[in-house]
Amino acid sequence: MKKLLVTGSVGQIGSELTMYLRDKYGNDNVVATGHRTKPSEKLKNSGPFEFITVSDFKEVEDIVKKYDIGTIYHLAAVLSAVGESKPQICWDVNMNGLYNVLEVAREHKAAVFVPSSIAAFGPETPKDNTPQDTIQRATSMYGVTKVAGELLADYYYKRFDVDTRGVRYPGIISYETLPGGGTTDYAVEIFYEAIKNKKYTCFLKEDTKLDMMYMSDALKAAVDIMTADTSKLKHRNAFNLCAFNFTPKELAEKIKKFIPEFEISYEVDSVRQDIADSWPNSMDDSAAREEWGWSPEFDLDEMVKDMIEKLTEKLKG
Ligand code: AKB
Repeated sequence: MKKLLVTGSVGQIGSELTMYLRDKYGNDNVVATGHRTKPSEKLKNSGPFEFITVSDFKEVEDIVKKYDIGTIYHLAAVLSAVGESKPQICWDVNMNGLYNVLEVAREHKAAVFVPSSIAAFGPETPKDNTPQDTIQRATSMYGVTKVAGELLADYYYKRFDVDTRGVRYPGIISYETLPGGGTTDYAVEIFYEAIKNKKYTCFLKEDTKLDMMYMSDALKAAVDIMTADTSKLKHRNAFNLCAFNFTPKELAEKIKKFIPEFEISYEVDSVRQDIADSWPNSMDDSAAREEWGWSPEFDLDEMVKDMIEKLTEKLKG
């Protein structure tokens, strides 16, 4: 089989996606790449690992040629909060990185998974039950790169027949690797602090509602869309995905059921609050359900229970 490449494999989603793909397709068939940050022993020792800079065309092309790559899961990106403090770097990594990946895919006939995000929407987008096809006037640099990335990926499909497919991820909750520099990061940090210190100071207001998803569903979605029957796909980039949504206050209430002493307080960070306020409360994911059978396994209660169990175990060791 042609091999798979994961960019951004040291990040929150990439680190788990690499192991998920290695379990499914064999360790040697999944090449993990990262940029500077040291990979975990598990990631490094379970299969090929290389350092690359995605905004360098030659480095991307060399890896694709060296390993005869057939599918690229392109996870390397600068997230929303860091994107606001370093907009130029965010553009360079997110746009030039994606452009290079698509160009290499065009030349070497590879398929590409292009993750988008709730950040591809903006303040004028309908907030509730956000339609699949609607207004996308994103106001953060990260969001601008996500809208442009969706369009670019569609362009490569229509113009060059590159098999690009993508989803709009909500905030992803996981216990393996911490997220870095996003607006939804609070929804992971809160679990670490609840277990370790029984208190958490949240940087978003208590009533900020956002879509979220548990990591195992995010991984399944990536593979399901890349293996979906292409004749059934009316959309390609990018499908709304929804599992559950909550506010910080609602999540804290759920955590209190397991850790009754837990207390949440608020110190709002205006940059991240503005970003969150520009995103939808809940997306309509019926296109994903109809076109490739998307259906999340974890609801909010199941996610909270599993997170607390797994993270408590992890933090003991
Ligand atoms: C972020 O908060 O920047 C990301 C996202 C929703 O895309 N987690």
